[in-house]
Amino acid sequence: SEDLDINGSLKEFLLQQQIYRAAIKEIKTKLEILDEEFQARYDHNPIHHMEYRLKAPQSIAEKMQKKGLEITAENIRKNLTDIAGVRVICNYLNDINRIANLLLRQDDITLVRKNDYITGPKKNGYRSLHLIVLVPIFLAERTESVPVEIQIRTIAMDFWASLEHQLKYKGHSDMSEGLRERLKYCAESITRLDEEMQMIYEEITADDCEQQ
Ligand code: 0O2
Repeated sequence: SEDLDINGSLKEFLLQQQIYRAAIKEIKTKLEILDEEFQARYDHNPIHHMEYRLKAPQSIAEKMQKKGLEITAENIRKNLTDIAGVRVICNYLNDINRIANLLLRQDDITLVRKNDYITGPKKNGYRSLHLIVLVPIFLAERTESVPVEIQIRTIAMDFWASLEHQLKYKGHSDMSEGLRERLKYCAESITRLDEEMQMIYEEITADDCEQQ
């Protein structure tokens, strides 16, 4: 009956959600292990903090519609690679590639796509390193390769992206050219801050080495 079918779909949906949550856990643990090793080895934490999210059903539906695809479990699985999302906020600029490379070197991680909006920022000034990776999830009866979107950025980049995201939704109409220019100017100032903080960090830690 239709009732049973709804129960069946719901069950399938919940199982799938659980698999995406498992993928987030795997990535989270891998990154924590790398961060802790850096702390122990070099007395430095590359990661400031992490955030995680499962894409909400409403956003999944909107994205499928935008792509002009029928909303079926299979279509979602094949076409959306950002259902599981991990955001890694790093302390310094150099920590970003360091973390990305150490993660991508791991045998069970497959890189699907890399968008480097740091060497090539978006037109509005947005900067971050985006990776889509596949991570294997070992289930009772099979192993599933699950996509996870990882956004890696500095505290400063995160500050800009969070406020810009809020402002986009606050504005009821399109943002004026003037406002867009000013936001972009903020993004450029933040780039300079990140570079300067990196240099200060390097000079201070170089002094440490000389004193030892
Ligand atoms: P949410 O709510 O964060 O999930 P696609 O993902 O297919 O739509 P694309 O170009 O392949 O598009 O993805 P992209 O641009 O690599 O990454 C999309 C995600 O990056 C967004 O998720 C945002 O989280 C973030 N992002 C990208 N551009 C900007 C930007 O200009 N400003 C801010 N604040 N964030 C950005 P979603 O799906 O839009 O939403």
